[in-house]
Amino acid sequence: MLKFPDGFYWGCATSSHQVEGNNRNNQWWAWEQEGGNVRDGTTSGPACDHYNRFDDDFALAEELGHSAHRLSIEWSRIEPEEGRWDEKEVEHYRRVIESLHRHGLTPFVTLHHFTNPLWFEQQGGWTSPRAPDLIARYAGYMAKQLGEAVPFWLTINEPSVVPAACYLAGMHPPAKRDMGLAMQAARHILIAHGKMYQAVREAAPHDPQVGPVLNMIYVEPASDSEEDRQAAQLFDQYWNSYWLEGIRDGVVGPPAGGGEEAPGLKGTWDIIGLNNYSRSVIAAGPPPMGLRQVPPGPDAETSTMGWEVYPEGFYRVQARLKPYGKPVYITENGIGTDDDKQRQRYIVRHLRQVHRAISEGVDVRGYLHWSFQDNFEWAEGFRQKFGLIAMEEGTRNRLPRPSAYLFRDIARANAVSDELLGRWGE
Ligand code: GBH
Repeated sequence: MLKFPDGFYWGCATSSHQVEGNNRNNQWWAWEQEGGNVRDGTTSGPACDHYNRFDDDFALAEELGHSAHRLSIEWSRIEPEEGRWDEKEVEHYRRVIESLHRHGLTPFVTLHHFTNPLWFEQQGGWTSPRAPDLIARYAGYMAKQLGEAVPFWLTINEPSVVPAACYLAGMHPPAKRDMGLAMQAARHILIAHGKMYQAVREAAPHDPQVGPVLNMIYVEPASDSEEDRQAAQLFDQYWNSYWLEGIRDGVVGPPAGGGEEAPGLKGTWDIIGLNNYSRSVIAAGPPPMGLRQVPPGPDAETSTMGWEVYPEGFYRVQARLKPYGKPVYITENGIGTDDDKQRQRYIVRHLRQVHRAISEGVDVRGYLHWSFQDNFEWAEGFRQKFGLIAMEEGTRNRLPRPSAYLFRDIARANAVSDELLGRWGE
């Protein structure tokens, strides 16, 4: 049996735009309305109506044995126009956080999860040199408003994904393919993280734990050739080292900088939030990056997103965090699948790797599964099913899947039993 440390947090992760519904004042909503941008033709629309149903959702999470919950605050609700704060919306999130506490769920609150207020996007979004100060002001305001009720603040979700998806792969708005803009965004996002950390620490008198949410990818070269190894190294530098070393040392390193110091950035993490789903196998390839991602082979297990299921990689990224000496919280891990048995197996096999990392000295303190319920999976739309809980069409009733009960049993026992290991653990 795999026993987890006392006080280990169990729960799920979500984000505002994916579950709340009617976030009409951000760049994603606008992009969805253009048509043709979301693969399955859906839009976020009313989403899961979590904006209205949050209390029922948290009651269900409590019933399902959770002790923590990660959500994000929608910046475009709080600051609908530059410099104007909407106190009604602040009040909404105050009630959300109160509800979490009432249901015994420790809040992990993300300040930015992919969505930008329209006014911010119209100024160039992350490519604008004003971006770090603008978002830091919002971060400080929010921390002040919610105060002691929030013990864990997370600054920016997956800083690596934002420049790549928005300015390189053209998969998130504004869907550009421009290396210069991508690197400008990467630079501003790293600096913004540091400023947000400082603003939250200053505004919150109760000493909250603050950190980034890093989407770390376990990177492997496609072969032993010098070209492939160099390409993998470059990919790893962008996805992992740039952020880890940047925050540890307070510098903007390659590929977005030359190692120059960013004042106030050094050491801006009390905790590290870690998101991980899969691995990437990288080979040398065409410009502009000189690399390409090798798709999983015919025998590999994959998800409906096409991502390879690779639990060993999840272990490796946790192990890589050990020298940084910070408490680690798994802030996302999960699978898009139409087969809930595949999800159950995924959970057990990935928890085995969390347990393994802990037993080797990585200070992992919680596991937040992505996601609580099926939701708006960005450019993929609602077609992708990441939830422990399905949503009934029409009524939006919550329908827990068997994986929700499997996760409940694990959370309640604070352990993965031998029986579950035997049934799902390969
Ligand atoms: C997370 O991102 C998100 O935080 C969450 O909102 C989402 O629902 C969940 O995972 C499931 O997808 O960046 O264009 O080069 C997932 C992270 C997305 C990171 C794809 C790597 C590679 C394509 N991954 N991305 S790109």
